[in-house]
Amino acid sequence: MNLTELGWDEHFEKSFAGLGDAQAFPARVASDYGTSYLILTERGDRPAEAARGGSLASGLTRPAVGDWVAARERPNAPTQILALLDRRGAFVRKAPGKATAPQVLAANVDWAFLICGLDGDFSPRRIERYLTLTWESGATPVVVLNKADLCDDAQTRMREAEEVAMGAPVHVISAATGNGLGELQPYLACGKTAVLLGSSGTGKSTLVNALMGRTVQETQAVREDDSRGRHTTTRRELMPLPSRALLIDTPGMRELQLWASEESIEETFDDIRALAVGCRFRDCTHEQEPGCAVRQAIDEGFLSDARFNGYRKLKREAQYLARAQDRSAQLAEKARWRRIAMDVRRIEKGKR
Ligand SMILES: Nc1nc2c(ncn2[C@@H]2O[C@H](COP(=O)(O)OP(=O)(O)OP(=O)(O)O)[C@@H](O)[C@H]2O)c(=O)[nH]1
Ligand SMILES: [Mg+2]
Ligand SMILES: [Zn+2]
Repeated sequence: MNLTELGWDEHFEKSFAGLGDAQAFPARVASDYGTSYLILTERGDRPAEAARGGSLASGLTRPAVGDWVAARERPNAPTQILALLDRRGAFVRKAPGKATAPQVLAANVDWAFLICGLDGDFSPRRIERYLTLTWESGATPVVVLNKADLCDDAQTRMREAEEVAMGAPVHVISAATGNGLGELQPYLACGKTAVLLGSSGTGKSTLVNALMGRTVQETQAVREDDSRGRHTTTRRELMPLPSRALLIDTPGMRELQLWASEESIEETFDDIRALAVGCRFRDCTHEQEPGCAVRQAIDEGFLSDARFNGYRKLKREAQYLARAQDRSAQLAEKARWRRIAMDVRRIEKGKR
């Protein structure tokens, strides 16, 4: 595969040239095994390891699936990842668990296919959450309603999805029967990267297999009582498609906690943003203020309570995250001053 087929462009070229390392060559991260990676290069696929220590070890700067990196071959040792090339964008969530740490799900993505099942899975609130994640990532969202063959009323669901999609395209497909797959082809052009996101069991891997034209990903039936999936896919993986686009399959997420700014939420809720222009106070929170145009729209039935509550929930999450980040920044600052104070004391002691 040549670099263009892998998604290379001037942006990465510039970042790579900036390193000025004549021994290095560009590579794209296809899988992340924790301590090692699979990378795709012009010379073929390679297992690789990140250079120890330095900035590639953790957090936002650890290479993730979809990342472009600079690598070099070593005699009698795995290929080494030397540096992360500047990202065009990334899907970041709050890592599961208590700590407020970011986790990169995928980088340098053009299209985000937000896959919802037209069985028991369908939820406009979840679509809003994934849309917010996508606006933050720099990718363009495409809502995909799968399992059309199981739904008598796909048209109604499509309208419901369009209401929250705010202009993002909505496609109704069946990965199992192949219906509607043609609608996705325009996105899957040579060198474009698409990621599949959605709950477990929505048919992401089934769609991968359908687009590949052969079985490359394992799939598994959902639970009959509640349509929930069984978390069949366990790692994120980038795969070249026959159309020469790159497709990233991901495991269905149990909890998608955002690592998003309030701006991305405003972008998702463009209708609320437009309404808020009419509020009496510029910093109106749409809770109790007089002259609130958002409240008025709810009272008059133009904006649903459910959608407004979804908006509030995401806003609260973003505000919590901002506070937590401020707090950890404060703690780091305190620790820095404590170290400085200790150094000063040591120096003073030495003088005596
Ligand atoms: N009827 C029907 N079943 C489908 C369709 N797409 C997927 N399925 C079924 O849904 C089940 C789950 O599909 P998977 O592809 O494993 O789902 P997934 O999203 O990859 O799930 P995780 O890997 O757990 O995140 C499988 O039994 C599929 O056969 C569809 O269009 N119609
Ligand atoms: Mg899967
Ligand atoms: Zn208001």
